[in-house]
Amino acid sequence: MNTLAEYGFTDRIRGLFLLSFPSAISSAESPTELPAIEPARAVRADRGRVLLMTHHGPLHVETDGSVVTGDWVALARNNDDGASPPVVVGILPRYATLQRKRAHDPLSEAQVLGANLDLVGVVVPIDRPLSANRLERTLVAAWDSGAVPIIILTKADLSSRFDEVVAQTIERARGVEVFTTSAEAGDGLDALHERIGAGNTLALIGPSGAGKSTLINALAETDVQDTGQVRAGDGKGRHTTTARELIPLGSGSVLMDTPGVRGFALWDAEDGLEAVFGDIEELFPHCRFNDCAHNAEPGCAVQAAMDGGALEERRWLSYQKMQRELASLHRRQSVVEQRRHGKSFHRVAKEAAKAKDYRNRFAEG
Ligand SMILES: Nc1nc2c(ncn2[C@@H]2O[C@H](COP(=O)(O)OP(=O)(O)OP(=O)(O)O)[C@@H](O)[C@H]2O)c(=O)[nH]1
Ligand SMILES: [Mg+2]
Ligand SMILES: [Zn+2]
Repeated sequence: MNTLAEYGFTDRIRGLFLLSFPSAISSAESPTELPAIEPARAVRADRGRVLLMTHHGPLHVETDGSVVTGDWVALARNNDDGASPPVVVGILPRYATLQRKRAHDPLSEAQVLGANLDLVGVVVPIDRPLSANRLERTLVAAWDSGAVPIIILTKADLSSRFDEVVAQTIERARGVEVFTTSAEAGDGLDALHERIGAGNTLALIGPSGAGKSTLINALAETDVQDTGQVRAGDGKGRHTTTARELIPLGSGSVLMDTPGVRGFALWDAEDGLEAVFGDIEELFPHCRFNDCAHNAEPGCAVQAAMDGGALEERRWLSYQKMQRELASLHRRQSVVEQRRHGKSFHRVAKEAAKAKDYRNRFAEG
């Protein structure tokens, strides 16, 4: 198996490459000459510096920062004289993108955490109380990426309330598959291997100290990723992993380790919201009034579902909070958009005025 195949270069990816960069494929497969353009995958991206895997082994390149971990890129080796460094000349359109809103960003821009993922594993440590809100929020983002989410409970060996937590999680998961693992005892790894299959990319996301890197080491049967002790008091991690990075499993499947994140501010996640809270959204047409605000209106299907015990109030509040968050994101986006538009309009108007002035002077002269 060649190195790029270990990083998920399947027939499907090859096909996608053929569509976007035909010459990358034909030249990469010439046995004699080093290709002019070849496919590569971003294993790790630190702002402008990217570690790529190619058919010819790993390679560091400088980029403009647009390449993210998991990207498939077209690489040009301009080695006429051997002096010019290789450059990324194109990025394959991403078929799945895990993203969140950058924290404290007035421009409201998205931070892309990873690209071309097939599965997103939401990692939940079993030894800490389950936060239903956090799980739902992370599932919304995971669904919205375009990949298939799964939930991975870790540290099964540490919990005496194992069955209870698993049952609670399955209830919250709303159809998302739940896997229980103990990297320590080696439990649940085979089932996870089987679910990952061959040629797929699974990103693990979850809080610091959840056991993401430990699980990756156990699955890959190496100690590639550093792991760190959690704090004695509250079991929180120490942010051991600091970069998003791909780790091959040997089967052509790839794991993406990520630094633990505290919160997941949503980015354009309407589809994800629908996937996780579809049952709530299905209630709306049943309200008596079309413009029901679902507060205290008579004939409100949402209130009725809560009164009847079919809908948990916590879930309704959690849904509303995320809706408000997205609405405020869209308001800010449209302000930024208007400003941009306004600026360019201003510029056009100024240029038009200048041109008119010139014409007038010409006419006078
Ligand atoms: N008992 C037990 N401990 C585990 C298990 N998995 C992880 N741990 C411990 O949990 C701690 C944190 O694990 P990490 O793998 O570093 O956690 P992480 O999610 O990668 O954390 P960050 O990199 O900070 O985001 C380490 O001390 C691990 O040894 C497990 O299955 N059982
Ligand atoms: Mg880690
Ligand atoms: Zn209503």
